[in-house]
Amino acid sequence: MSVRAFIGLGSNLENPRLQIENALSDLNKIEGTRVIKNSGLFQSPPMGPQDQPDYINAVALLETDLEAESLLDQLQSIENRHGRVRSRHWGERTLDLDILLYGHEQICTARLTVPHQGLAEREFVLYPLQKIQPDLIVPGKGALADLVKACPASGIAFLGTINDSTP
Ligand code: A4P
Ligand code: MG
Repeated sequence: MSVRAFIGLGSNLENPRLQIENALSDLNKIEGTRVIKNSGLFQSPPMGPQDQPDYINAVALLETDLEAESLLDQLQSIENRHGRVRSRHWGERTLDLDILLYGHEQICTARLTVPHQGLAEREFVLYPLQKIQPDLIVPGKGALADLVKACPASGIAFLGTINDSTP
């Protein structure tokens, strides 16, 4: 049975806009998976070390036949193909792909925490999610609309829709 999953995309190195656009089409090529919607592109100042470029973020809604951990394997392999190097905590990166939500599940294993840790406090996650599904309920955290209200936008900017053939 397929599951709807929300994926957070982030990049602040090596043409971030293109990294995100290419990653969306990579997501659509994962076995048993298709991208149903995306949020368009957002720009925000870095959370964490300030001596790094602004980020480009987006959220994608997928429909997938994969189990959550198999989906994570696929996301990590896409990150690696985008030249992801893990340096410092919350540091710069060519591509970060996080499972924000996986159906209505709450998962807590050695490899996975879903809903993604920090989701409820991060403007670069909440605002893109709102573009896709404003009436979303986040398991264990409540209505997205309330989370957005409690997280006033400070520095996030909507850059526009993604102008290609990706859904
Ligand atoms: N992991 C656990 N749960 C998940 C999940 N739901 N989705 C584990 C994906 N991975 C999950 O991830 C480390 C480990 O988390 C994985 O091996 C997986 O088993 P990682 O991608 O190697 O490291 P990371 O992304 O640096 O982890 P971290 O510290 O959680 O970073 P964040 O929280 O993703 O933050 N500022 C702006 N404006 N925009 C951003 O997108 N991103 C970050 C990174 C910092 N500042 C930012 C942004
Ligand atoms: Mg990550």
